Amino acid sequence: MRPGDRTDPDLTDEATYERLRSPSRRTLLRLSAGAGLSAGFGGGAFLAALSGPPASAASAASPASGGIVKPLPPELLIPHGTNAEMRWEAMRDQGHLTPADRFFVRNHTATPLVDARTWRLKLWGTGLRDRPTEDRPIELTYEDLLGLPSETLTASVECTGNGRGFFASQQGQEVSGTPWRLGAVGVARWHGVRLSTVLRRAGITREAVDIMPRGLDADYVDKGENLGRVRRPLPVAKAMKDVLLAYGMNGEPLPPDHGHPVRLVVPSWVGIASIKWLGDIQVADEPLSSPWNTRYYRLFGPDYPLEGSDPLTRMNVKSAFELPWEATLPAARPLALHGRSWSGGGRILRVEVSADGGATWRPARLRDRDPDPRGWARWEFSWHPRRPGPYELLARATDEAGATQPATVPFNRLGYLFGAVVRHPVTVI
Ligand SMILES: Nc1nc2c(c(=O)[nH]1)N[C@H]1C(S)=C(S)[C@@H](COP(=O)(O)O)O[C@H]1N2
Ligand SMILES: [Mo]
Repeated sequence: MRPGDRTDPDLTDEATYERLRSPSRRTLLRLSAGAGLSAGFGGGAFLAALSGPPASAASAASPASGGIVKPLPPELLIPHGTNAEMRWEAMRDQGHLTPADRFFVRNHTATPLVDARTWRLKLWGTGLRDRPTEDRPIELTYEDLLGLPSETLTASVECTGNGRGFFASQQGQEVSGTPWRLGAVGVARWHGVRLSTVLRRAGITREAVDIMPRGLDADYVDKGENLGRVRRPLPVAKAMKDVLLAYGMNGEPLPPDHGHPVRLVVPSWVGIASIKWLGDIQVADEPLSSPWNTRYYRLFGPDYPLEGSDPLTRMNVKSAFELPWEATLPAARPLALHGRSWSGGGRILRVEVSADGGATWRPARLRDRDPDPRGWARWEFSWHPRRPGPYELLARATDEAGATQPATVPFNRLGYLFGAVVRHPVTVI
């Protein structure tokens, strides 16, 4: 079957069946013969990704010129080198979800253009029953994935360094990394297949302890040192719990910048866990490591051991106003301030707002009756500034685990997990 012929989603057709059971190819569906191939939510809606123009005949993944594929309109996004941050005022009047056009992008190098028709997910390692090797892995096509039972999950993806810029501006501390404000977070509906489904069908054993998903983007070079492709170990317990192999975002095929054709979505965890442009997954019966769980994504500094804290897992509690940074607001009438709060620790229970620098706090009204524990809680606060002048607006949330945003956070050199209350400057005129 040639790539261009891939228009029929029916995996039970004869040619596909022959291809799948061919002894020269180890495929996942061979392992699941007889299982009902429900098209589910997947199927048709996402097959569009198979009929687009071929990205590149020469290679499976070539980098997009300029790094990010989607337009970066200045009213929605702020560029930071290879990355782009969402402007928080772009969430005003939006529903629960962050539209893809304004979803932040965090790229270590550049968005690769991966052709879904030639893409394969490769699974290998000592934690799988037949111990397939990296050069003879179990393979899964995009179409195979669309044929597996599909699921939809609403979850945030947030960069571990979200809020990093406030270490300098609020605490006078110099840290390294992209100086994000609060826009390195977004919430989407992700469509795909549970990672546990695929790992089970691939024959994951009881001895498996870690998996290592790896992206198809270019090698990451840090100060002249080539660290290889972006990859980070994930404990099997988390991998089997609630992780999604996502091929869709907000009802559309995953856009190039967000991992097309397939990414991981690891709910509640640091954004780096949600590997984009997924190419292969090693499954191991021993602990794995990569620079992304040893030299990055740990807390380093005087308060931490030399090798850093344990590798970071869950994200912390944060809040943001849906206002421009340094907004100008009219005086002499009550204003409805809107914002959102979220936490990797679970549901947001309470949000308080202060307009006097933190001297007094009043509760904000939560707008979502049943806020999604993996998304965010929208809130509203009525404020009637009587006098023109500069103000700082503060919001502080508490999650169901009891975690609340403090006034300051301890320093760490790489500026991760800035969870303190952010002082949002506005001018009332
Ligand atoms: N392959 C690959 N996966 C990746 C990255 C990357 O550079 N390459 N960046 C990670 C980081 S640090 C974050 S915060 C999220 C960002 O996802 P987004 O760009 O879809 O918002 O993707 C993660 N997955
Ligand atoms: Mo990140």
